[in-house]
Amino acid sequence: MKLLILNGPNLNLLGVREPELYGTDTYETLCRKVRDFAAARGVQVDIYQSNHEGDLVDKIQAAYGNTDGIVINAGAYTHTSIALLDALRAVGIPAVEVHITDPDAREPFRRVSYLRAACVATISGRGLDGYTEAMALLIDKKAR
Ligand code: CA2
Repeated sequence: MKLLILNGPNLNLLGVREPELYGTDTYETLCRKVRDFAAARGVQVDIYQSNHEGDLVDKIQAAYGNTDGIVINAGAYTHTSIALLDALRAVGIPAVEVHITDPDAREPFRRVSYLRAACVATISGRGLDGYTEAMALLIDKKAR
């Protein structure tokens, strides 16, 4: 089984800025946590971060036919990107939307998620654990 872990704009700054919102763990720590969990569950993982919407669309398209699940934290593109919604729908790969914080508890403009409609679940406000919870959900779904 192979999972794609996608992170959108500014998530490379984890642990560097705004620790009160996003915690003190760095992006590297997140990658290690994801890799360790994947190894423990015996799944392959591809981790990718970009600040550019088109790059994220390209990565989703490239997953077609070779990836069993997508964990996506599209950052601010969550609230704006019909292109990412269309890409997720186009490939038809089971996807779980993850947010480190709870966007519903923040500014009103964060309450809309364009991606939710293409995802089997949304996990919010669980910090970095949300990523491994999303991976577990996709692994269990595949086993069913
Ligand atoms: O809570 C989340 O994971 C978000 O997807 C994070 C996005 C935000 O636009 C969404 O509404 C909710 C922002 C990611 C920015 O990440 C940073 C991390 C550290 C320092 C600065 C930004």
